[in-house]
Amino acid sequence: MTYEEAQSLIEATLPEKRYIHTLGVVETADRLARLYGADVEAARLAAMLHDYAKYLDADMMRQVVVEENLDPSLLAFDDELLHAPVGAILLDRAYDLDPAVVSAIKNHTTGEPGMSRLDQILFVADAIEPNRSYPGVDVLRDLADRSLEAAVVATLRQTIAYLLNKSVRIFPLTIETYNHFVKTP
Ligand code: DGI
Ligand code: FE
Ligand code: FE
Ligand code: FE
Repeated sequence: MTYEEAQSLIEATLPEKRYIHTLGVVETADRLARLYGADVEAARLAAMLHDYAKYLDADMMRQVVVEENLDPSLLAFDDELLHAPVGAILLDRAYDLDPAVVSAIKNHTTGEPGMSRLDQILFVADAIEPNRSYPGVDVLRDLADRSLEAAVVATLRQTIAYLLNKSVRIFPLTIETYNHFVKTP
């Protein structure tokens, strides 16, 4: 799938606000890929596609989890977690995609211990793209220019703190990713 094909698909699939977010993620992932020596074309394609499944019906996504033997514990957590792994598998099924791109889409919400540099770039770009505005986002943006791994940890810290404040359950993979990337003194 070319970037142009992905852009047409996403522009036709997502509401305008989410499409604008997506364009911000593309711009940021492109910049981070250049900065950290990752495949720029793969980063742009993964960013364009990352929220493809964001507005699919939750029951339909749960069905995909079962049919495709995705982690069944996903079914016991917030539906928000489904769009990353389900989007990755649906796109992989329908288009000829680089496995590195599929992996970045799959891991963009929770991260994954030992995730690739491309995965890390999409994970951080999603959190800091120019249309994001939450307390502390500028600190994260500065950090992302200095250390990709430090930005991964800081993004996870901000996500986990946000979830704690909302009193919602935290998916174990999110914690496992944090534990993997946090530097032990
Ligand atoms: O799709 P986006 O809004 O661009 O961003 P995202 O895919 O990174 O996150 C989507 C949502 O998922 C966000 O509201 C936070 C939530 N989330 C991330 N990790 C966890 C989580 N929700 C729960 N319940 N548990 C998690 O571990
Ligand atoms: Fe997302
Ligand atoms: Fe994210
Ligand atoms: Fe996103």
